[in-house]
Amino acid sequence: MKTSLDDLAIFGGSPAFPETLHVGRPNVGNRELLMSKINDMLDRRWFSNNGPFVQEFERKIAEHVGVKHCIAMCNATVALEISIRALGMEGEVIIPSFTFVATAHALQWQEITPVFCDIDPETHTIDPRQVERLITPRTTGIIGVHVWGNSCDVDALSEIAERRNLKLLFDAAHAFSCSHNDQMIGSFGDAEVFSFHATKFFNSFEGGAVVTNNDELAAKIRLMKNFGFAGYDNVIYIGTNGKMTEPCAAMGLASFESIEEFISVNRRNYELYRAELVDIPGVTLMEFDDSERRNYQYIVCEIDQTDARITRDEILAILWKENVIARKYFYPGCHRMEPYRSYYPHAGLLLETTETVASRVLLLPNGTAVGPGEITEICDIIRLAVNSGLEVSARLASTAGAFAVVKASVAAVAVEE
Ligand code: T4K
Repeated sequence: MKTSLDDLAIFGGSPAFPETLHVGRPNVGNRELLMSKINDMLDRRWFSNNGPFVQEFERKIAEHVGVKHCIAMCNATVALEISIRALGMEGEVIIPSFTFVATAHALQWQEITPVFCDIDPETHTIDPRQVERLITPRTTGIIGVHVWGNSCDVDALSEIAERRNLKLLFDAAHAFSCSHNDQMIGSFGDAEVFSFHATKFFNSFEGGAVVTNNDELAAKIRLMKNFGFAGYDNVIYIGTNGKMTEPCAAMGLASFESIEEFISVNRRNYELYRAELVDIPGVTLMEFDDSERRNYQYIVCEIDQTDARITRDEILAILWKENVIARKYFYPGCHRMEPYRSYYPHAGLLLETTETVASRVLLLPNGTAVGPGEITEICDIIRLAVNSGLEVSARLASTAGAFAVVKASVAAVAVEE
């Protein structure tokens, strides 16, 4: 255990962890089950194009979520692009800026303008009160993002969408296996999109899915993700290639068997972080509503610089030197990333909460790759740094060269987000 500032790796001590710990280290479920499925697939020589594993995966996801249709895809970004197109969105679509840039890109890729809306400071999801103000004659839809698995204010957004005749899509990339008012996320709006990327608690290596109760929309999306083919030699619609492969579906099926185990490990870790972080001034862990089903994947801290007397970026730099690759999602907000930064240089003026939250959020590692011993040690490092916040800042300022190198590598990763 580190007891003095000189023990911190950033001031010359040895890193706390020999191997790096990551936010988004993939969970691996039943390895034997996965390998046997891969062998089955090789024997069968059916690797893609609506194979048996993809079909089984779609059935299982639809049943888990309680929706009529699940269309598995190669990733959530393509699933968003296809859903946006199938819903007929065009012109302007209102989205939060506080999201992974894929939400914005899925629109801009199709020359639809993402109009950035501010978020609720508690849940970090789109603020419905501000949505209404952004609607113009060109607006055709709203995309809500269930950030961290926190459901958007689904009722308010649905009411606005219905009254203003707008399409409503949810980016549920973070929210697989979470509920809202006891109803599983996946069944709201016109459609919802999950991500099963390696970094999500439930992964299919890469993967995504659109879920919906709308028969007509589901049929259209199915066509679109397969070039518009309605049978051999019969293309009836414009389409692309959004298909999930059989190895990905095999991984998804193997992960499916471990969902409850993954969630219970995440929850155990989350509760330990909560107990450890509670007494550290200026560090607030996002509380999850335990009355809803949650996947507990994201350990979301907000650092209040005034109370902690150390900045979020200084804590981040200290952790990186200890081999804890903490992250500042979704810094700096889509509106400050290209091409949006150039298109809308003044967008930040309407995004006060987004800017504050993006400057404070720090994510810590979770999942089956981290255990209680590591979590206690991570929190001890944060406590040590915060308890001597002013001295840490002063020493970092005097070793500005070393700190700049760490900051630059942290910033390089942040730029990719
Ligand atoms: N909407 C939202 C709200 C999203 O968060 C995302 C994706 C999407 C839409 C689009 O979904 P997909 O099209 O991806 O299905 C990651 C993921 O690539 C991305 O899926 C995710 N959100 C986003 C939030 O995070 P990066 O650029 O942060 O990934 P990267 O390479 O820095 O990896 C994160 C950490 O995980 C690193 O410390 C390394 C570690 N890692 C990563 C991989 C892939 C591993 O240890 N093993 C691995 O295999 O984007």
